[in-house]
Amino acid sequence: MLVTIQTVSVPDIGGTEDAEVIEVSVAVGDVIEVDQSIIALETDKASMDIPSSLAGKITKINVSVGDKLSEGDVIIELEAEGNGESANVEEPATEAPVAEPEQKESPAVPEVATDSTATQVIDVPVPDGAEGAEVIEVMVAEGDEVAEDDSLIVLETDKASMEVPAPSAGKIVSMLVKQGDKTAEGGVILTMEVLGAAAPVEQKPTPAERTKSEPAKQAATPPAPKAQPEAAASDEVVIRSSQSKEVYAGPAIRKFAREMAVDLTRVTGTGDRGRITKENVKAYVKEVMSGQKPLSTPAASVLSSGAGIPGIPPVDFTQFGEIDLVPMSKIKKLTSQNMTRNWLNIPHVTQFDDADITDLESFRKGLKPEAEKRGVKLTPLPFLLKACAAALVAEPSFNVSMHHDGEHIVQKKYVNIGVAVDSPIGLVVPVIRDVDKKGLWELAAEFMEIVDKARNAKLGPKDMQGGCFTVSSLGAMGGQGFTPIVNAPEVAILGVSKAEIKPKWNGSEFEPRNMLPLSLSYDHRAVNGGDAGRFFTYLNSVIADVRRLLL
Ligand code: CAO
Repeated sequence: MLVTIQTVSVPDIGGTEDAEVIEVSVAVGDVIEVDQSIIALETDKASMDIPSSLAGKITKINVSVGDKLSEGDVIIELEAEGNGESANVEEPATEAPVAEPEQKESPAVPEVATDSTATQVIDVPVPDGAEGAEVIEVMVAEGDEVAEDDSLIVLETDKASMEVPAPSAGKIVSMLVKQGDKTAEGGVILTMEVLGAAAPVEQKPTPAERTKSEPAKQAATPPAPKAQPEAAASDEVVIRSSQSKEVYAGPAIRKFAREMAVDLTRVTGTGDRGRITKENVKAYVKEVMSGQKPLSTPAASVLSSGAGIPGIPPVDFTQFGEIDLVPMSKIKKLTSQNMTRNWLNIPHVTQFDDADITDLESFRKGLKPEAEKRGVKLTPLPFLLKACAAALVAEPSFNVSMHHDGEHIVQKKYVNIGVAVDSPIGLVVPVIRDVDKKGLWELAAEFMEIVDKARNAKLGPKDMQGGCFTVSSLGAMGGQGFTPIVNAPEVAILGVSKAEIKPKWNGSEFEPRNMLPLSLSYDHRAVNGGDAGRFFTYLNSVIADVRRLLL
């Protein structure tokens, strides 16, 4: 079998000239399959993946992002396997579904007046192949004057979104579709009054028209290529779904945003299903220019919008009174991003219980003289860490992380526990390693050391990595309970509130007991309620009787 160098060129993209390369999806040396996407092209009306017509190893890439390409331009060269009789055979990239020129009959549109002042009402039909698409945006209204190529509506299928442009300048007479409608074969989108005859229609046949020899209709057809519905394009190009990108916006909006240097991930879409409209981009620019919105940082974008949720509108607080604008520390900004990310990504469940620490506290107090001698401060926290480690060993279903492939759970065989520390620079979570293997004194000393490091901003990134579980204690500060946010990729966190003496029924009478309010939040994707119940019960039993740690 000979290996020949062949080329893949831009296929028929509906006659569009100068489509911009917005993505190169392959690299020299890649071995690609037939139909594998190699680049993405974008016009002002559509973006589309260009698949390779050949399989083989890429030896050269002739284009880069930003280049403007037309049909026939060479995209890549590759060593293609086959019976190649000669090297450097240039192959047409893809079979364009355009019929032979002979088949291209001019639609026999009846002669119409050429008087440039005469007007005529024409139909703008559903583009070929777009039958069954949903109307997701209507950009014009009856009475609107439009220029040729102005977008009229946006259609969307499950694979692509496409804008239908005006076939010529004119005035919208009647809108025959509304947002949410499904288009029908042979359907009409709107009627419009145009100057002169429908002559431009014949001068600009669509690719779809060129494949068919349909009887002439007295109807305008959107000029090529605008957006090729995937049905018509399946042999040559697959139109990129706008949802496959991070933002939900059509090609024209993306182009407009690029011209305005706007990062669309920072714009909140108010269109159907959060789609970004031109008005949204303009409003964003206005807000930035007027200082209402700071030029967004990633942190700000997380704050203003997440998971397609409408952002919180900016407020000019000065209208209510005097304010100071205090810059956030780096840690605070990171915490804000992480909390938002964890809150939005993790389905949280929080369970509450009171642990009886009466005996633990008398044991701890009894150890105080020895603690002083050792130079350590023995608060309830090292005991809680030890109890959590024992619970993680006894109930390993809590010592896991979700694997990023979404198909596995990572079961950990080590027990590292993070402790939330309220430091002057913000909330930090240093991690104590192998808590299950350490004695109480060792833990107390290490805990003091990391808290000291945290409060003096001396923690390095490594000190805060590798946790399996977190303990967040507001016990010294007060409060009866709170719902802590899971610290991903961990799947659970224990919130500790202020212990109080409470009456507890011992079977024959109420007894004053020192009760510690605990709240256990967990990621319900990884942990189910039964596991949580067992974990919590075990944890409380160990806290209530620390002798159980010896078992
Ligand atoms: N109930 C009652 N008293 C408590 C208690 C509790 N749950 N926890 C601690 N105390 C007592 C301690 O025993 C100590 O008293 P003594 O000196 O008489 O023994 C006193 O409160 C002060 O404790 P401490 O604050 O020095 O130490 P700690 O081990 O309890 O906590 C630390 C250390 C670093 C966890 C804590 O200072 C801290 O920063 N917590 C903030 C956590 C946070 O911000 N979490 C985020 C919340 S949202 O997830």
